[in-house]
Amino acid sequence: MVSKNLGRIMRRGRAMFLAYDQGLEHGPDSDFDDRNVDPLFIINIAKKGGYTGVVFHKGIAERYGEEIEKSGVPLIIKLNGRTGLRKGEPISKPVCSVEEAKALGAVAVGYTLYIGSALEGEMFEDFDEIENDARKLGLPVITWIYPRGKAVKNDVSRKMISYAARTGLELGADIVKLKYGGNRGDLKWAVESAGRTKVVVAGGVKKGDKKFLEQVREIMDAGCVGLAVGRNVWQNEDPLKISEEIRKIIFGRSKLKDSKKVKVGKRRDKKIK
Ligand code: FBP
Repeated sequence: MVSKNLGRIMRRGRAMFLAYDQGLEHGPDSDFDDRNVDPLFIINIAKKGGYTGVVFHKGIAERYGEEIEKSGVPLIIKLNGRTGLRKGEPISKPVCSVEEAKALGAVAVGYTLYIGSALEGEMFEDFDEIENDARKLGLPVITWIYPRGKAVKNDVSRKMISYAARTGLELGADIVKLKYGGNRGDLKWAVESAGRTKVVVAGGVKKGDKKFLEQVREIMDAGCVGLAVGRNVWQNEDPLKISEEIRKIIFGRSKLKDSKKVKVGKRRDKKIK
C-alpha cells in the first residue's frame, strides 16, 4: 500500500531532508566538530534552512524532542542502525519500533538495507515487519538502500544504483535513498528503475560548494524528488547559505513561504518506557 501521508515530509512533490544519523553510523570523531556535535545546531539548521524533514535516531528524538517539536520540522526516525566499528558482512538491525517512533512524534520512518550483503535476507525479514507496522500506523517509509559487502565491487555503478532503486520499488518503499556515483545517465536509469517509488540522493563526504551544488542540479535533472543530505550541510562553514542554494535548486525558489504548511507529529512521551 502506498502511503497517503507523503505530503507530510514533502513540499510541492519535492523533498529536502537533513540527515543526522552519522553519530551512530560513523562515530563523532569521524564527522563532528565542536559545532555540529550538538543536535541543537542541527535542529536550528533544519528549521531555518526550510528542510521538509530531519532524520534522527530515537535517542536524539527523545532527549531533544521539545526543541524538535518547537522547530516545526517534520521528524523522521531512523529505525535501524549499526556502528562503524564492526567488521565483516554488513548488517543493520532494528533499534526502534514504529510505535515508539510515532509516539516520539515521527511522521515518517527511515530504514537502511545493505543489498548484496551475505546478511541481506535477515535485513529483508526485519524490514518486512517494520514496513507492515508503518503501513498500519500511516507512516511513510524511506529506505536507504546501499549495495555493500564482499559481493559488491562498485557500489555506485549503474548496475548497483539501479538495483538499489528497483529493490526499493519491489519491497514497497515510499522513498528510496541512493548514493550517486557522478553519472547523470546512470542515475536517470535508477530513477526509471524505481518506478513509482520516489528517489532521493545522499550527499556523501563533504565537497566544495560549487561541486556539491552541481551534483544537486544533476540529481534533480535525473528525476529525483530531492536530497537527504548530512555532511555537506552541517560541516559547511555556512550551513544556512548552502541550504538556501540547495532549496533554490530543489524548489526553484528560496523563500520559505509554504514551509509552515507541513503537518508535524505530536509527541506522546508518556507511552515511552
Ligand atoms: P551524508 O549526506 O552525510 O552522506 O549522509 C547520508 C547518509 O546516508 C547518512 O544518512 C548515513 O549516516 C550515511 O550517509 C551512511 O554512510 P555510509 O554507510 O556510506 O558510511
